[in-house]
Amino acid sequence: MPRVFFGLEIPDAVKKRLLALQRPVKGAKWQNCNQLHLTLAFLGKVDDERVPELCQAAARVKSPAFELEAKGLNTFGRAESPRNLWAGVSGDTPLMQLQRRLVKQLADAGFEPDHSGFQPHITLARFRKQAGSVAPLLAQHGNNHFGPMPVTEFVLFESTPGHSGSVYTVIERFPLVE
Ligand code: 3AM
Repeated sequence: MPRVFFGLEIPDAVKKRLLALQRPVKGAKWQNCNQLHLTLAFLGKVDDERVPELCQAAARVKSPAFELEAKGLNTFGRAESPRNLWAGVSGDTPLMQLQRRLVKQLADAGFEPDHSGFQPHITLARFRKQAGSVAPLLAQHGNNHFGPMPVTEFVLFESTPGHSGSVYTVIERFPLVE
């Protein structure tokens, strides 16, 4: 039974700038190049035979292409003891609309995505308990711009456990159309 979620891929130029932020912080598990993504809707485990239905529902989403900018750093949890360090995006009005439309199509097809309090974010590092502080990193780079992110499609990913965290593979791509 695949564990799946919908999200956006990140352009290589943005990934490069985000990866350049990596530095030793106690308890940090930094995300590698292939792990960087922006989650739209997390489904969890879905029966294999329901994946085509899931794809059909996603293909019904009508939303125009748009552009985001990766910008700013933030944490879930306090900067002194973070759970997750992430980069944000600006220009997210069309992204919020895309996410709402996707969740609606999924719900109409009988799926129950976790959509409580959608906060667009690109996870850069996850932290073990009693982690070190990222306050200095936020002070130095917290307002950085990491480059444009043209959004012309969204993606269904499968998440599988790997040696250095989850491995995300693309199941299907969904082009954005009016
Ligand atoms: O890396 P981010 O934060 O974008 O945190 C998980 C990851 O998101 C999130 O889904 C993405 C791929 O695993 N995730 C995992 N379990 C979740 C859950 N039960 C979840 N999101 C919501 N509910």
